[in-house]
Amino acid sequence: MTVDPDKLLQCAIDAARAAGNHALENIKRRTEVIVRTAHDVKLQLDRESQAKAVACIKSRFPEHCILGEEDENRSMTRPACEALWIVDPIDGTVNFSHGLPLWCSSVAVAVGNDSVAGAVYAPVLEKLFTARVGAPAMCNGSPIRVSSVSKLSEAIVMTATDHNDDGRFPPLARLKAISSSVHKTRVMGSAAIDLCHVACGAADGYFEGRIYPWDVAAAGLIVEQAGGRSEILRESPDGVLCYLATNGTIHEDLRKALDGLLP
Ligand code: LIP
Repeated sequence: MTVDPDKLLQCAIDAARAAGNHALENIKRRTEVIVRTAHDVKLQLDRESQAKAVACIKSRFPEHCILGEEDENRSMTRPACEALWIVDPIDGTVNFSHGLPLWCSSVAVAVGNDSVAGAVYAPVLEKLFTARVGAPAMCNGSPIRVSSVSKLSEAIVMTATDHNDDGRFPPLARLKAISSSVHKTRVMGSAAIDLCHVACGAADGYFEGRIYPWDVAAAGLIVEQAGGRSEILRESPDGVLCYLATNGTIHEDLRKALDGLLP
């Protein structure tokens, strides 16, 4: 990779800010829906905010490839580019559309299969989480670190009640398995913010059975650079991930608590 990692990180920050600020400035339009499904929603502002992030990336790295949650003809096959930018313009879209504050913009850049820099910007929380390989993760410019909690019984674990239940691995059974092993579970509606909470030690673990690369590409790196561990437990052919991230210390125990309940 020939590009300076600090330049990649700065572009990730600027692209995440461009997307997040566009959504925030237009928050009165948060109910402009393009598609509503039983448990999800696509907003006009998802598309517009992605366009802001993409314009920022293209102006600096026109030769790189971009994978965005809102791409019209999305392909999960990794293109043959020097670098792949992975964009989630609004992570926590349902929260955003209802006026809840937990949503963010996430931008990562990957070389091969690994993120090398990423930014998660939560405008209402006024938090910018950043990381690049070889340097500590930061929140608003100060280094952050995962917690030192070592017992599952003392841990807070962020998760989701994923709705695409294929019948074999019911999400509520997983929720029950996690809840009975840990101090508290939390379902807050933005995977990237959940992971950043693990990175800064406010939570100790995160698990989701069905999550997309754009939800975790930046924040997973932020967890790792904050001293934690992230792991793709399963990857389905359509690119959906079963994903675990922790402070590192509780990782094996949390994985064991999920034994027999993974897709
Ligand atoms: C959402 C997440 C949420 C998760 C959903 C979804 P979106 O992302 O961050 O926490 O449970 O599966 O992926 O669609 O708002 O970008």
